[in-house]
Amino acid sequence: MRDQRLPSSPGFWRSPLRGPRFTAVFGVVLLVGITLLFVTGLLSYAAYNPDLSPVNDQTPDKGILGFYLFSWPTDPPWLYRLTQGVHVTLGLTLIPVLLAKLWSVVPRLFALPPARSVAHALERISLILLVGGALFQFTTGVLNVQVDYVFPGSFYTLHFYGAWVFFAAFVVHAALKLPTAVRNLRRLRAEEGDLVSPRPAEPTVTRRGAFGLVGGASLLMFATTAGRSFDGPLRETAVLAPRGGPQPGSGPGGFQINKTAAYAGIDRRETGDEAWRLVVTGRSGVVRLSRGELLGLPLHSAALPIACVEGWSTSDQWWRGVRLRDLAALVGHDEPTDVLVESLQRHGAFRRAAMRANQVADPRSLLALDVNGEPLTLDHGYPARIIVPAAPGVLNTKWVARLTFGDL
Ligand SMILES: Nc1nc2c(c(=O)[nH]1)N[C@H]1C(S)=C(S)[C@@H](COP(=O)(O)O)O[C@H]1N2
Ligand SMILES: [Mo]
Repeated sequence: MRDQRLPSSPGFWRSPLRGPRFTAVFGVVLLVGITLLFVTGLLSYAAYNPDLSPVNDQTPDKGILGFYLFSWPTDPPWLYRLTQGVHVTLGLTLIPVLLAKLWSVVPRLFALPPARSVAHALERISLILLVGGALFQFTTGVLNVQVDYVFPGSFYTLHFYGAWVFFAAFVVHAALKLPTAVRNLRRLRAEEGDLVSPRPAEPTVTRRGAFGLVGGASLLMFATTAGRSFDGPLRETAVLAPRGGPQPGSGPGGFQINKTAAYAGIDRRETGDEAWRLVVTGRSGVVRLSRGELLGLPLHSAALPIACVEGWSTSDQWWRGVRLRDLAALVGHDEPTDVLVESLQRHGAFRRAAMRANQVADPRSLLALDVNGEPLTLDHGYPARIIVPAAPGVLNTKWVARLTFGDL
């Protein structure tokens, strides 16, 4: 008999809740949930135009991991709002399930001998990648949603490579365990197996109660974050949404603000009519335009949302401005072409963005001058900002100073 004071002894673990069926329920929920997280995560990465130029994404050596990248469509305009809303809301909702699953199998972490066979050794090694990968992905995701970019290097790089490591281990684990999980779910009679404590303590909660607790916690996560995908009173329900910062207030500019002009270091004087000129460069040369001159070009309207990688989004706002494809034509590009957008902003990750030809070509893609019937507010990008249907918010550059058309 091993010393029961050591976690390597089965007798050390006394919760009567643990058992194969208990674990299998959480496992199957995670199988579905994490697969959906992986797919929506890859979509988000594709939406970011990472392969367009080293502007949007500086991740080196994507190599074959970039195999699936494609031109992100501009239809339906709420596409990124949906995929990224699902990614972030689902990720937060799964946290209690993930923790419960890890808790349910923790005795195995300490089990001795470390490996009974080569196959068992390989399985345990894959668990390091699985558990480590899960903790890494959920932690970096939550940090990015809650407190902005606090990472050494880039969130995109870490979360991207982390996703591949985690998902590879996840696939191996699911392939090895799914048959057992299904069998354990079907089994109706009393449980047996290494997860069942040989000397269970008195229960303080029933199994049903424990499922209720975890499910309730998930529901609470969902109910306190899902509102970030909407405006108005619904957003108020998102008490776990960190984007309380600058309250958007009411009026035409009364929708979510990501970075304020003050935060981005925008000097109001640089945005005034005297100082500001949009510099448009293309095949036929350079054109400089004041805001007044831009307002004199054909203006078009489009109702489009802003959808941030952090998971929040606004409902449709009415934008008015000059079509990007008209600006391209001004400098000699009648055929669709890529564009590099640069902001007045001097520092920070989002001061430049690259957009694809299909995004420039869409008639709803604008250099917006007004929103909801009024000139843009300074915080929403006055004197001019980009708005492109279905693009992640991060590509909708504010306080635009320069547009450079041509192949990127
Ligand atoms: N110059 C500049 N443009 C920017 C940003 C920024 O920090 N600087 N943030 C981007 C991000 S991440 C988002 S989600 C949208 C938000 O636009 P909003 O603040 O008008 O809602 O602006 C984008 N444009
Ligand atoms: Mo964003």
